[in-house]
Amino acid sequence: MQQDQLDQRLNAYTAWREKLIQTIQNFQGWLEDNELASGEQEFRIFETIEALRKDRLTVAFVAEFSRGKTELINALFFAHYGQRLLPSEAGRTTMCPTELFHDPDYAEAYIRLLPIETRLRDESIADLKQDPIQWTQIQLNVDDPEQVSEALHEVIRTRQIGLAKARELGLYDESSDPYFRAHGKPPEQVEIPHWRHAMISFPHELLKKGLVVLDTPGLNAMGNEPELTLNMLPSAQAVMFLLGADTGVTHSDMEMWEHHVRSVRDQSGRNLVVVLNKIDTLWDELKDSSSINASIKAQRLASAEQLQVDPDRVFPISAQKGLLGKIRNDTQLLNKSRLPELEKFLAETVLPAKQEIVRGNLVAQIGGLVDDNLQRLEEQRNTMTRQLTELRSLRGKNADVIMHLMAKSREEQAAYLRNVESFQNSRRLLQNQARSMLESLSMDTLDRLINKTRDSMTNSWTTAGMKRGMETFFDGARDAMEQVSSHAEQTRMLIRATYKKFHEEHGLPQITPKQYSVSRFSTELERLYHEAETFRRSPVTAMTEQSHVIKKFFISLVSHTRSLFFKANQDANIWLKEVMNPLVRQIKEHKATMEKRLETLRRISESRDTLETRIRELDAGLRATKKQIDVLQQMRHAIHTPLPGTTRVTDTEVEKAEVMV
Ligand SMILES: Nc1nc2c(ncn2[C@@H]2O[C@H](COP(=O)(O)OP(=O)(O)OP(=O)(O)O)[C@@H](O)[C@H]2O)c(=O)[nH]1
Ligand SMILES: [Mg+2]
Repeated sequence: MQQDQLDQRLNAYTAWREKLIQTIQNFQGWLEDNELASGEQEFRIFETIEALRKDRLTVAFVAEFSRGKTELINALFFAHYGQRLLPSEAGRTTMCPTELFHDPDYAEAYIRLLPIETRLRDESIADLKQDPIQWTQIQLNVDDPEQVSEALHEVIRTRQIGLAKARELGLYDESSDPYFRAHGKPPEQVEIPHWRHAMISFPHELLKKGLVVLDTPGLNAMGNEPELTLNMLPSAQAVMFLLGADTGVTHSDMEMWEHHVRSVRDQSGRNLVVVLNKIDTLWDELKDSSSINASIKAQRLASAEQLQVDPDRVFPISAQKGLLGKIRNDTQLLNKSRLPELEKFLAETVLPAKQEIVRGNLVAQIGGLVDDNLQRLEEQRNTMTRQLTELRSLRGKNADVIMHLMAKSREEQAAYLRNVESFQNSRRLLQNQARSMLESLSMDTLDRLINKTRDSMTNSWTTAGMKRGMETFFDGARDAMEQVSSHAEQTRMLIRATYKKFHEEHGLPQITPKQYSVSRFSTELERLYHEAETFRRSPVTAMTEQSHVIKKFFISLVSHTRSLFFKANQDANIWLKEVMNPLVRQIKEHKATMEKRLETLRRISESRDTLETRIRELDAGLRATKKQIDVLQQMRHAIHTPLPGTTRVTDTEVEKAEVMV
């Protein structure tokens, strides 16, 4: 069955990941054995291994309420429990965003719940996740389905509170309240979700392999928690947007799509799937199957047209019948539900796409290190080969020739040392450049920008205030990125000029220094800008009661930008350290080689026996170096080999990823 296919794919993926971790560890061992690892490199390797270990595949489900999100999650991942694991009912059910995953650091299954009152705090949900005491935890006894099911019912829990309190929490909105429409005044009591966010750790096979499922409540909740749109959905590898075949694309579906979903689509478009659920409502027993299929097809095309997506990306299914088919082992019903087609897409398209990304990052992180070391060994091999040729040519030559060679070498050495000195001067210039570059990305700079933004909003959490604030904020952030970009380019030019000089005057290999590109950070900033604009224009923000939604939005935005700056700063730091290293190392090694050469010539001039000894030494060294090159080439191959069934990362993609180092 298709479920097995997803399972198999995830298994293969996990095995591939494990093998890579092994290869990287071998590489780490190799560096240690050869005493080659610098502190930064060790750190980078450690981070890459951690990232691979913690790698997750997140699939998010978004839709207006009652489109069948929770039902679909149950059908896709939890049918073998023989019942609905997550509560799904008619009407509004899931009340808070719910993440399902497996937490390897915690032996028992649990559900952690964030109280709704935390909405009054200034931290984002991402910040609050770091603070366990804010959460209420219930242990899940996986052997007791009743207890699990009861505990999971917390995600649908609501309660009544007074109007003023509901307004304070930003959870009451007249314009969308049917009571207000009917009576012309708001009710005294308002029903609100009990929890703000739920995290469920569960020992399910797919979850153990790194799958994370994000279930969300309908439109209101999306508007209430800007963090969902700003952070959580964009970081998911796949977003499933559900429609109901019984309702078609309604006004609120459209609003949700426009304001919260459409923009998560990436360039390949592989990460966004539209699910036309509840096709069983079209199974009219008075119609034959071909006319039922025709009406499903018509709905599919109409939905694709309305949402402006490729019809291939619209999957008509019945989550409910799919779940039933699986529970009853009724293959015919399961096939009729068309759920397997969606599973096939997940297994064959979403997962491999994710794997490509992981591999791209890996190639950029570790591939570069392997390549640097390989290049270094190749240089070593070339130097040794040159020296060997020179020494062999000295066999049988008289003392004059050797004296002449020594004099020439001394001259070369003196010229070289003069250049090294001038390099030390430009190094100071480089350090100044680096300082300015990091300064533009520092947390202090960002904090100044945030304060300036707050001032320009004059603390008015209104649409007009927000417009001013966002302009200040994004202008400032873009400016910072531009400054970084130009400092980085100047630094690179300086380094390139130095390489060129050493290459032309002393024959050192010419290396093109790596680029530091801010493009991915700029792209992310532009996305945030786009989200901010959409949010600012959305009907939610037009209401003064929602002013604190604007505040929430601002908090999420700041929190997200902060991590963006942090990452950019970290990357810049690593880049600066690494971009200089090969040159500094080459300069040092060349100096040592020159000294060694002079020393050898001196000894040969004293005793002819030295010549043969030195030739033998060099020969052995050359063989050892060649062996090491082989080992590293094998590692390089392991890192660059894709898992069967995925496309190979092209050179340009690798380059692109390398740019991002
Ligand atoms: N006929 C039919 N009903 C379905 C199907 N999928 C879900 N339903 C029903 O639709 C209702 C809502 O399903 P849920 O899964 O709770 O919907 P949801 O999108 O999670 O809704 P919220 O949690 O409120 O946002 C439930 O009664 C489901 O049994 C389907 O494929 N066919
Ligand atoms: Mg639900």
